[in-house]
Amino acid sequence: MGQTITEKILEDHLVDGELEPGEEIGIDVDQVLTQDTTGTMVWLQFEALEMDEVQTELAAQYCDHQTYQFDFKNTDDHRFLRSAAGTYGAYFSRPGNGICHQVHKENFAAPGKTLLGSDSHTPTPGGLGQLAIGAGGLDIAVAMGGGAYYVEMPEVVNVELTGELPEWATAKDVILKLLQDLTVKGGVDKVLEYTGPGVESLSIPERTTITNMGTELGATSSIFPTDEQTKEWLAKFDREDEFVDLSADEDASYAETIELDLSELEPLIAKPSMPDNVVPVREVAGTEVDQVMVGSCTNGAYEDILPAAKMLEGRQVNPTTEMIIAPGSKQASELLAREGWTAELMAAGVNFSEATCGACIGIGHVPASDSVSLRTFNRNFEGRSGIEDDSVYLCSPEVAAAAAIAGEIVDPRDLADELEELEAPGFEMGTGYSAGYGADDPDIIAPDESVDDELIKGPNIGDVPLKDELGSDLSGETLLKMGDNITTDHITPANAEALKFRSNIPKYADFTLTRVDSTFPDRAREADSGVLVAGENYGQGSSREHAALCPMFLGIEAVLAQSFARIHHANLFNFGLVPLEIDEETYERIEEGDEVEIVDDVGAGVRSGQEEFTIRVNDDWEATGTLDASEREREILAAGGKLSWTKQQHDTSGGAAPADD
Ligand code: MIC
Ligand code: SF4
Repeated sequence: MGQTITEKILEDHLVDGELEPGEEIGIDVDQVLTQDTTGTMVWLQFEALEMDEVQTELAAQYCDHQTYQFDFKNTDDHRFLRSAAGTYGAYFSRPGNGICHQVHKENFAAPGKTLLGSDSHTPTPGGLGQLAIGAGGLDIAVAMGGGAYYVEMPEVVNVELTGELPEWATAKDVILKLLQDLTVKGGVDKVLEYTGPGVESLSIPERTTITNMGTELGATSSIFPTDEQTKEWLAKFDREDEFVDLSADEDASYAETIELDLSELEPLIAKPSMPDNVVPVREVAGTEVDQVMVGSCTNGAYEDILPAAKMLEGRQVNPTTEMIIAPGSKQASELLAREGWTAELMAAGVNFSEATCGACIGIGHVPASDSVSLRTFNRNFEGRSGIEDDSVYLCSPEVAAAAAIAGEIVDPRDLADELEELEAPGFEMGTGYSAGYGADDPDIIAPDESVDDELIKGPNIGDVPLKDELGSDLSGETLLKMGDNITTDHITPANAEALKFRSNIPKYADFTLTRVDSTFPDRAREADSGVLVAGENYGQGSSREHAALCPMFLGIEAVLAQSFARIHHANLFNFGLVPLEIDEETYERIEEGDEVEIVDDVGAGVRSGQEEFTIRVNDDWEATGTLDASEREREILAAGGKLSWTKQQHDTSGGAAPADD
């Protein structure tokens, strides 16, 4: 039987298991990427694993999330990362060079290869035919040491595109439409594979906007076939020799097919505060807008910013609105400047940010209180912009620019009727790119140009905490009961105040779940041990392993949830927290403050493959918690986490590489 693109790439990289949906598979990783706020832990773990050298074909370390360096702690992190990249053999992209996904796409992303990244939007180069997956930092460290990456074999869903985008509809509307239909958990344990005649009408930057934001569906990855567009795009960066012909076989079988006629799309917008809260722009037209931001890893390419620039040429930003461009990479900024668009935008009253994640996670450009911010970003989780009770909308650059001109949300089609000379900017590919990271790029330091050969650790860089082996008893107070779709931003916020402690767990732990309940860290420290209770899709959003590591550090032993987001579920195993699934009735009945005890011998049960555990609440009533875990995950949990487990394997085998495959 024929194969999907996903199956072809996975088969080429398979080292363990079978390509049966729902089964755990181990794959070989060709490339890894990591960034500044997850990367420090990755390298500390790499060091703790006693690794000498990166074993993957390529590893790239980016400094993109907190590049303003408000505090020496961030700067120390960046210096440590440069030293780690140099010491162990990774490319180092300097602070300010751009957001990992955009810079990786420009320089390294290669069709047919696998990429594992410690950032949830790693699937971005799926638009170029690369099978790219986001994971927790410890999984990256192990893969970099030569170990396989283990993941549940996803279901492959066919998103069949027909037609062509009409004027004013964009790639952003494609993914917003899917979010509207499938919701933020609609893609969990799935790969979305795009097929059909509509594909060829989409350029690479448009495809990567779609694959980037597949993460908001909870998808394991998203991927497009390769074609002339891919070839031409690679050629712009002098990398045409990396082209590989990739498409699904005619008789490939998919778990499901979603048909999407591009010609039926219209400008859409995600209302506060969830990316799937999508409506047509016209439904919220007239809402006053205080701030507009164009950029990020979703829409930060030159080709994303250009339409906004064309719309603003010769016009002015409304006096009640502020507009900021946050380019995805220095390449994008440079090209805008070279082509004269920076000057046009500045003349229109637009300000520029460094090419950084920054505002996307509340670092800079924090909206005013009780104000509306329209962003071309991918996430609008409550409070993520840096202020609680924020009102962040997500939309295309065209819709953003229209709002900047009008001072209120407006469908650009209606604005064009009003301002007759406003034409749909359409899509135009940049032509003046400088080639990939080659000799002339001062912002990427190749391993053989490294300026460091030993780790440089400042005083804020701590150790990776370890947990004891899983014992027989597990009990504690329900320290917090949470609702559905709790994000990792709720668990461990990523704002300016907190981010500087990503390498210092005792300090970072003070922020744990404070967005839900400010008393949580103190209560957790006081209690001997405790559990967390949550509804559906617990831990959606970021790949940050800190969302498991910090609760573990504060003594949380288990998380009881109706369902878990994929990366966070893996992170809980990696740090030795027991993730148990509970049904709705149990969720409704259990209260904060309830004493929870797992009646069974937990350690023995986990080791022996037991799936159902009896949960006794307040010594009064009982319920069942289900452990959905592979044999390998059970061993990891029993060992107290993946670092201890990998070390044990290493000690037993006496080998150099992590014995994860
Ligand atoms: C995000 O978009 O939430 C982040 C910040 O990029 C995270 C990574 C992190 O927390 O460092 C992600 O997406 O994984
Ligand atoms: Fe950075 Fe935002 Fe993209 Fe995360 S989603 S990588 S914070 S730009």
